[in-house]
Amino acid sequence: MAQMSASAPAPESTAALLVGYLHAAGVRHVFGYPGESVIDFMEAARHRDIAMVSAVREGTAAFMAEAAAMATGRPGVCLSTLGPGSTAVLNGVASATLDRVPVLAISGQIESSREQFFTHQVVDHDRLFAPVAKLALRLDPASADTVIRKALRTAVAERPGAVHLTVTADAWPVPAGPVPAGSVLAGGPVRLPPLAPAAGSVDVYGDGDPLARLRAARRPVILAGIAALRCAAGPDLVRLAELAGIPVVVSPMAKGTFPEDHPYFAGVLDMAGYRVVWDLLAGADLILAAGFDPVELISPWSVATPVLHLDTTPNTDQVYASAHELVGHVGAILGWIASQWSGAPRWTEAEVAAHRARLRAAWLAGRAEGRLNPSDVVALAREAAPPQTIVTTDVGSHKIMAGQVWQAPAPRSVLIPNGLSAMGFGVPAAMAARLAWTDRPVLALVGDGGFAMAATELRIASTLGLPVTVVVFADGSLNRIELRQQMMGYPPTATRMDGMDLVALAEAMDCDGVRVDSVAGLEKALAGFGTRSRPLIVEARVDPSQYEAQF
Ligand SMILES: Cc1ncc(C[n+]2csc(CCOP(=O)(O)OP(=O)(O)O)c2C)c(N)n1
Ligand SMILES: [Mg+2]
Repeated sequence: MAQMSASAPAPESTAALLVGYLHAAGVRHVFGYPGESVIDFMEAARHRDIAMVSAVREGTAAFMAEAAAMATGRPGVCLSTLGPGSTAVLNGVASATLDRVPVLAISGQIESSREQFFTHQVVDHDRLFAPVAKLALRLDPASADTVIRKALRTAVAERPGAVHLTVTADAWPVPAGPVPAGSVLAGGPVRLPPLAPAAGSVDVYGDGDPLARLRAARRPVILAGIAALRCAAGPDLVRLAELAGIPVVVSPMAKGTFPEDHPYFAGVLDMAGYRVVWDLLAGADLILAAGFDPVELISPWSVATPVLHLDTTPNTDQVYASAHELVGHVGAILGWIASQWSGAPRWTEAEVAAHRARLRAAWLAGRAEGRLNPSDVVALAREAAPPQTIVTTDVGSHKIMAGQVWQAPAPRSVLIPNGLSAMGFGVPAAMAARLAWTDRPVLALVGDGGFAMAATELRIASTLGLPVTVVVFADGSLNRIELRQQMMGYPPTATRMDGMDLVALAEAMDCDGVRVDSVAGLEKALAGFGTRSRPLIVEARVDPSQYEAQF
């Protein structure tokens, strides 16, 4: 491998070109794990003021990249070496793609002279990543400028997802060329490809007036999803909901897009109390699916209610049929519908409040007085956390509870993995969120199983001075799976876990740790939330029996 000078990498190198574009796209952190094949890239990043955040392993680094993108709306970047590095990053790449989050996953590869025949540590990245990335490309110096712009543009284009780039170890120091005008290396203003959804146009598919059904509807409901979040369509949702008196259900990953203290807020799809939300959709006479992505469906789509599809993408999933499709910027579509609206409000605020009361009763079902119930943990954490707090969750029964009970005031304040739904996300996601928003408190709500998968990342949180608070729902169980076993009439097999001493673990990682098993204990542990200077791990010994009513 060619050596770069100790002072600065060659300014025209392929590595310098890539970090230049990343910097221009607003990237300030690359999350990854080192290996020989990516040393030149890390050095180029250092010279461009892009911090290399070294995670404990590549899979969690990819979760960090995803969470950084979720929290900021800008592409996230992760880095791995060849072979065991690239295979380890696979889970996080799949997560970004199914969560529809723009991530550039960069992996080194053995030198090009050996790539076609050498076996030690060499796997074919294009075949490895093909099913889990939108695109897998090789970054060669000769076409680097085009390929980098193509990778960025593809990652952010609707629907967004992960793009994987393979770079052979010998390619980094090689001068990139040819360099077009507008390239990072051309000296003038950098020409980035567009990195946000189109702002104005609406395409209409289907015969006749697409709004006829809406005008005729007496009980319409809006189902807002992640494309509405990406289009920042919150104000347009609020306007239409208020103007036409339409309740708004949101998908878990879109939480906050519609303010959850709004009189027309009608709950989160497929989280705790989910039957009440599905009953609302079943009883409606029209569903306006506003940027709803079926990747978030946990239950099958079982309602016969007609649907009007409003999305950045045509209704290619066909999970529901829709006679008309309005395709474009979700905010622009909602704005156009509001401008066409002239009818009387369809629901009163009191009717939506009555629905919310039913939903609340449903998620409180099974709650045992005098115990530390999972819904108590979420509600107490919400009370203790300042409004601008960013919360992350892991995957399992606690996520189903948190997804409904946590009241989200703003978009991009709740980071829930709900496409791939991979355990191990919550802790690294909290760290990345705090790196992205250094002035906002960050809370992770995680199960004890998912926590165990990523707990050692917190050593890095303490090293980097990231005062995240992690509340572990310690139930000694992979509860979500144990409940399924129970429903099937089986005893728990491989779903019970011995408790771990999380206070001792916290201390070993230079974090604060506390164990609680009561409401009063948790209140005390969370006092002063947001003013902490060290990471805190709360081992919350919950009674999981409340989950059963949610299954
Ligand atoms: C990486 C990964 N492996 C397995 C699963 C399947 N799975 C879904 S929920 C769950 C249990 C999670 O247990 P825990 O983290 O303790 O959360 P709890 O359900 O107890 O709240 C499992 C194993 C998954 N989603 N992701
Ligand atoms: Mg558990």
